[in-house]
Amino acid sequence: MAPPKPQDDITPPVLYFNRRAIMRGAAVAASALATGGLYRLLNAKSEAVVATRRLAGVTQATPRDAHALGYPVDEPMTSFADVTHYNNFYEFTTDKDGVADSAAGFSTAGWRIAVEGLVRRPRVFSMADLAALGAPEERVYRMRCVEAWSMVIPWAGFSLSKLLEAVEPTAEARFVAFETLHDPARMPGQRVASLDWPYVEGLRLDEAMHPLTLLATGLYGRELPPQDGAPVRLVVPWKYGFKGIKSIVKISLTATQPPCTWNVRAPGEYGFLANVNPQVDHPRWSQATEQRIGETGRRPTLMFNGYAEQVAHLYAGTDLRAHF
Ligand SMILES: Nc1nc2c(c(=O)[nH]1)N[C@H]1C(S)=C(S)[C@@H](COP(=O)(O)O)O[C@H]1N2
Ligand SMILES: [Mo]
Repeated sequence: MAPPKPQDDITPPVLYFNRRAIMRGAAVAASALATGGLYRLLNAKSEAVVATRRLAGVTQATPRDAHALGYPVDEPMTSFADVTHYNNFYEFTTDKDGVADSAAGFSTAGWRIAVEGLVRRPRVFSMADLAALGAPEERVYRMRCVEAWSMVIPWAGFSLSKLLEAVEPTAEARFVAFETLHDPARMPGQRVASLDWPYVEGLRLDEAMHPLTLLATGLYGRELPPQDGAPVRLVVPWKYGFKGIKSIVKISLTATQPPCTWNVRAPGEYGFLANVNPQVDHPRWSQATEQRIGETGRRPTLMFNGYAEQVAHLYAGTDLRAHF
């Protein structure tokens, strides 16, 4: 991944590396005022890009929900415009500002997720089957990219544990492997070797079963837009964003640690655990602070991205410098 852009004393970084998204954000805010509709976007093109349907079963995604949940985030949510126009999704393009346009029109009709491996009940799930596991919950989480930018995003989805319980992992299962769709006809970024395709990721089984670990099918009360990983992606809020694999088609329970795209690509830069840790710098940049998209100035990065109370016990006795 590219290191964060160099800092500049005069121009706050967000103004240069996210200028287009900010301009859209301002226009969306103006439009929302004019129409009274938060999700009514300013022009036909943006409308086409982000006009996903409301997610069935989700009634609202507003800050009031944050406190009704188990994991409140006392920080403003990142705007819908920024969440949907500043993206990492190399299957479409490595240009963060261009993913939304490149992914517009990506069809998820007939999507299937195969859940297999060391399970008693292997099964292929349709999106309707997934929805039948339970109504989506709203979860407002911090999201910290390894590149040192961050957001606060109101996801909708359910704990991955619900899906895993449905397939009944065997006693031998110790890890969970995930795989993104591989279809260069539909994902133009896969026609170039920017990464080894398909994108793969993995968690230890105890991490995968943690209630914070979310299979997200929506954000801001809408179905996931293509650029954010439609129709279903992983969200592991105490880990760097690259663990949050998008557009998942396969989940396998395994006995051994599965390969993970960025870890395989550069093991000295991206670990398997990839826990957010302000004390362990990336070899090419500091992880002590972060640029919250939509804000000027930098915030300190929090241990486990602010989720230490919930997850630190998973790593008791682990040397987090050796296992970064
Ligand atoms: N399949 C796939 N999943 C992916 C990526 C990707 O390129 N391909 N990028 C990752 C990275 S680096 C980040 S920071 C998050 C970004 O999610 P967002 O664009 O919804 O904010 O997605 C992650 N999941
Ligand atoms: Mo990232």
